[in-house]
Amino acid sequence: MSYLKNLLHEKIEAHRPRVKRLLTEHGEKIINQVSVQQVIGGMRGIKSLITDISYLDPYEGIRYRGYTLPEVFEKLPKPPGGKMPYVEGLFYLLLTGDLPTESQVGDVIYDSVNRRQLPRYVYEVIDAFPNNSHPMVILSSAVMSMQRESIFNLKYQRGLDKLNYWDPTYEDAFNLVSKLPVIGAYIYNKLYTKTKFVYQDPTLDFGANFASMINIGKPYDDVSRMYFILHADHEGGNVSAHAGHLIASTLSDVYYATSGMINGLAGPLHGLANQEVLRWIQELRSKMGDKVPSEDDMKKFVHETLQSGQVIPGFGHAVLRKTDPRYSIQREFCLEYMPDDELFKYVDILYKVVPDILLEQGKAKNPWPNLDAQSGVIQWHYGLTDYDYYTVLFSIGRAIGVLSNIIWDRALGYPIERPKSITTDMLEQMVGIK
Ligand code: HAX
Repeated sequence: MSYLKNLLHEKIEAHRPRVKRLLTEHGEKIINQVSVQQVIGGMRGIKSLITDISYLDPYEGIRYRGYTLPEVFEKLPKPPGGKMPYVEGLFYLLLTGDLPTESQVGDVIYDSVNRRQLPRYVYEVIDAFPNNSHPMVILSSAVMSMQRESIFNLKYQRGLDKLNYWDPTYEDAFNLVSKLPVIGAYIYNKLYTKTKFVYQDPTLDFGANFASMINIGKPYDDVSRMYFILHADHEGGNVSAHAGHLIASTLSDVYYATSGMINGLAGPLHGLANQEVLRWIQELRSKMGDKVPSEDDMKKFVHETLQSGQVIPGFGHAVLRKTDPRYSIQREFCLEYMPDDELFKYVDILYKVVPDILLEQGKAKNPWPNLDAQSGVIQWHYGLTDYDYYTVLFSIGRAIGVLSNIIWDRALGYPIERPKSITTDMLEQMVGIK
């Protein structure tokens, strides 16, 4: 057993009694009340899910295993000469809650490299798609096609003790995390560079290997490490994390669950917002010609978008109530590496004008930018200008968090998810209007 898996096993054994105690000694205690608004309003704020991988504070932003993002970027080991940490180190942290040493990350990289190989038929599944298919559809289907590789499914069919569910789930999850960049790169090359083969480099880590497979030079290795780490997790209730958890709660394997989480991420209110931001900015750019818009031009454009009944992509959030730290980290990156980039200037003007307009409009509970407002311009700057691909990058990152969660769900024996629904009649009776 690898060091990581062994450590994870120890952590699981230590954690199980905590859940058992909560259930047996405190199972009936009330921790929450639910309002009509929450029932109708997409369950906002109802504390009804459990995850130890990350926690989202509305004002502070996300913490991975208790660490803020600046701490994660500072404390995780980095490759020689690299400014951003190894993605494999984040996987270790999310799974175990411990910060790995360089040599521990080295072991994870070694293990991961051996899991990267894609079965031949996955390439054929991807090849079969017309070139005008959306890359998210291809990604979801490619993942789904690999379901036959599931070790959990095989062992379950043969009879598997509940206490050991986590073990083949870990194998499946680690296999899939390792393969996703290869799938993503093959889709990218098929659709945009028309390069038939993707050569992986076993001497390179997750981020650098991805950069090399899509043939973008330095510092894109650091950009992809930053990108995958920033997108990895956002506690349990966002659509992609929740969809993955929900599907896996039926004991569907990680291939079904990950394909489902990818489908959730593909909506414009969630992961597709990064594509929408770029599409929207390009619309203005084509109106402006070569000129960078003034604040007044930008205000006019924002008002026009709102008046036509659309949302401003990249702004607002269901939980956050201040600027997303994932936005701020990317902004700092832009200020250091691409301060004169034309599209970055657009994003910067948006940062100045949008919050006041949304506040004036008085609807959005959070007028501040989220990570999607900033992420696309960085990709664009480094030559990845096919913006309908951006959510694929998000998916590769998000899979790391979702899959870590699913391993722990299995380890702690969390049951099939089944909240209760009621009818409008019942709700009217409950509040006394019927
Ligand atoms: N532009 C215009 N109106 C907005 C808005 C925005 N950026 N954000 C919220 N609103 C509106 C809502 O549409 C809603 O209007 P109605 O009452 O007419 O339905 C009202 O303000 C209240 O919404 P809210 O409670 O503040 O926000 P929600 O929790 O319902 O939704 C969203 C959160 C992120 C979906 C929302 O802010 C939005 O649509 N933002 C733009 C799309 C976007 O950037 N999505 C990515 C979010 C981050 C993420 O998940 N990335 O994957």
